[in-house]
Amino acid sequence: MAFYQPHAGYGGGGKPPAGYGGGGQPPAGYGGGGQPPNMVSQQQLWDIFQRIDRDRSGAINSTELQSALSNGSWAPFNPDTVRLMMCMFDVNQMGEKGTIDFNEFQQLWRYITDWQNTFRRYDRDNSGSIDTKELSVALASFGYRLSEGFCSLLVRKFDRQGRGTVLFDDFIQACVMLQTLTAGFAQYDTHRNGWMTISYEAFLCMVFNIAINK
Ligand SMILES: [Ca+2]
Ligand SMILES: [Ca+2]
Repeated sequence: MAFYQPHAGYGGGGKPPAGYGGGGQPPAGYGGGGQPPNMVSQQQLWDIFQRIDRDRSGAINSTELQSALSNGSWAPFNPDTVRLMMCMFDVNQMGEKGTIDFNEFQQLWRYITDWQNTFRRYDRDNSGSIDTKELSVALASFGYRLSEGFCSLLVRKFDRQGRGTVLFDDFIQACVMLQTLTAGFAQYDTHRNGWMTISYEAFLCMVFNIAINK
């Protein structure tokens, strides 16, 4: 299932992609193609939650989450990606600001698992990272119509290791940013033809909104 019906580069479904800003729904179409997501019991999930909640506060903060997440390298998990996920899943806004309780954690777990399955599926050569070609295939299958040149730009932007590839955390970041920008564009693309006419100030509003919501 695509994020958008492909049309002129991004399609005109007009709906924001599932999985972003929707209170923790996993991305549509992810994890559904092949094997089921890593199924864990409620008890196992609770054990995991308790291990991550190092200070036993009953909630996970961004520091605890960051040290629990791994992108398969020694590099720390992208703090922007951690922040992004905290924003998405801290829905009840209760307790300490920006913390994830067990209910929210279950949604977050599912989201990360879905992304892991997606990442593995498109990491064709099992290198543990996504190169331009793999990204291009992944984005095409999500319903985006983007040139290889653009995919290569995206890799350069999100390649924190300087190896010409993106790791798991940066892959999530890149895909979510692409979804957000696409949704922003779609708001102004009233004819759904892949073009928008926008005033200077509306453009600034759009960019600042996206930058601030990041
Ligand atoms: Ca805690
Ligand atoms: Ca790869």
